[in-house]
Amino acid sequence: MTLDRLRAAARPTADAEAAHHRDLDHLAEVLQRRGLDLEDAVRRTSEFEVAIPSWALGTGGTRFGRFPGPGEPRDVWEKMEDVAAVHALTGAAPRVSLHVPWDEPDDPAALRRHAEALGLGFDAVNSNTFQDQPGQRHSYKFGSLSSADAAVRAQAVEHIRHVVDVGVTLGSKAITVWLADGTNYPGQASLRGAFERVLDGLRQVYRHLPPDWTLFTEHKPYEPAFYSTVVQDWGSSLMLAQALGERARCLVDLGHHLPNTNIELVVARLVTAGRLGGFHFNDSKYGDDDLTAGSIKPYQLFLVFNELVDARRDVGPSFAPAYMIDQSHNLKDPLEAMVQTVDHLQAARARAELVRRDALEGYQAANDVVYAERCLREAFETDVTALVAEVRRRRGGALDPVAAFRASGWRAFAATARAGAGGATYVPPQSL
Ligand code: PSV
Ligand code: MN
Repeated sequence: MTLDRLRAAARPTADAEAAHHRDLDHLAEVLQRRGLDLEDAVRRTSEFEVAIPSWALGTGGTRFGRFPGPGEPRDVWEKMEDVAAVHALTGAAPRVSLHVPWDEPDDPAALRRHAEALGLGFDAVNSNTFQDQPGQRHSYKFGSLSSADAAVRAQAVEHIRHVVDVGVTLGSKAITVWLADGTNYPGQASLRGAFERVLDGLRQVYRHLPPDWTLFTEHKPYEPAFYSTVVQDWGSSLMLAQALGERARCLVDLGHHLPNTNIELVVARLVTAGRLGGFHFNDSKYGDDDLTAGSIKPYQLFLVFNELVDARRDVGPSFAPAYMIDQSHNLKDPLEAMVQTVDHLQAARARAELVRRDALEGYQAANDVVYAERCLREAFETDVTALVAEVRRRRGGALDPVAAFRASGWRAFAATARAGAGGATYVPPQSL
């Protein structure tokens, strides 16, 4: 597959470029009136990059059905091409977050070379001890690292260590461990015992990490376990990180919170603890819905980025969480959805860069509730379309990456080039 057709579609017409510059000049003037510098905001927004999950490039599915479209990638090699496509259009997606075993390559070194030739690298790798794989000796039906059976626990540790080894060959520097472990009924397992067994297993994984690696634990309150989940909230995740050591961090998946949880507060707490490791961006109405980030609760996404930008300012350049997308699209073209998601994330970051932080601190010191809130809303309500387009333009991306994707005819081209496409990767845990 050629990326040239995308690059060609990304090049703006003279009229589009002229309109863009007029919009940009207008925004510069609006920002100047607020004492903000457009160029600063462009530069800081450009720092944002996000990894694309290998499992999100094919149509997902629910436990009721799956409706794949033509031209989806048939294997992990073609998935790299699709990530390269997202990066070509957005200039902000240069890494892949690989799932093992869903997208485990036969030859990780060859996959790394393939990715590098496409201008890509690898972010955190993801283990899977929530499904049984063909030929697997012991079942995870009653848990993995928390299992009452030592042989199951040992198998899970061995798998996660294997994922680290795969990641080392790929050039990753982190592993994300999400566990489905938990119970459906009171009494099914010892609540304390299960947690201690998970900690013990993660200690064995942690000892296996290369010195420059980080371990992310990802919490989730429920599903597939409905009575108790072992790593159910950020507090449990933090306990694990603190018990494991400096290179263990907490990963916040935006879909892994009970309704009405103040996620930006969770972010703030983990920043204070020095343990915010990474993100899985998505959006949700009910739970782990895997929807496009910012599609349902854009203000929440902005408030999360507001904390991140604030933390970056206070902590300095060492504050560098791993940003990843974790979505599974059933209705949208998966590639188009990824491009749209990166755009939403860049916009949220840009808005957060426009918060007049000194003014906000002043309003907070004076207990001026209305003006403090207005200060945030002023940034949130700013039309940052031109700003984000400019960030992309300077990185060789498209002014409007979704429109460029459509104009490129990529999907129709892929449908021919990838005859017999399957692309199945994501099996929702509930369907097991
Ligand atoms: C679990 O719901 C999760 O969010 C974890 O991040 C997994 O790695 C991902 O989905 C794919 O199952
Ligand atoms: Mn996740």
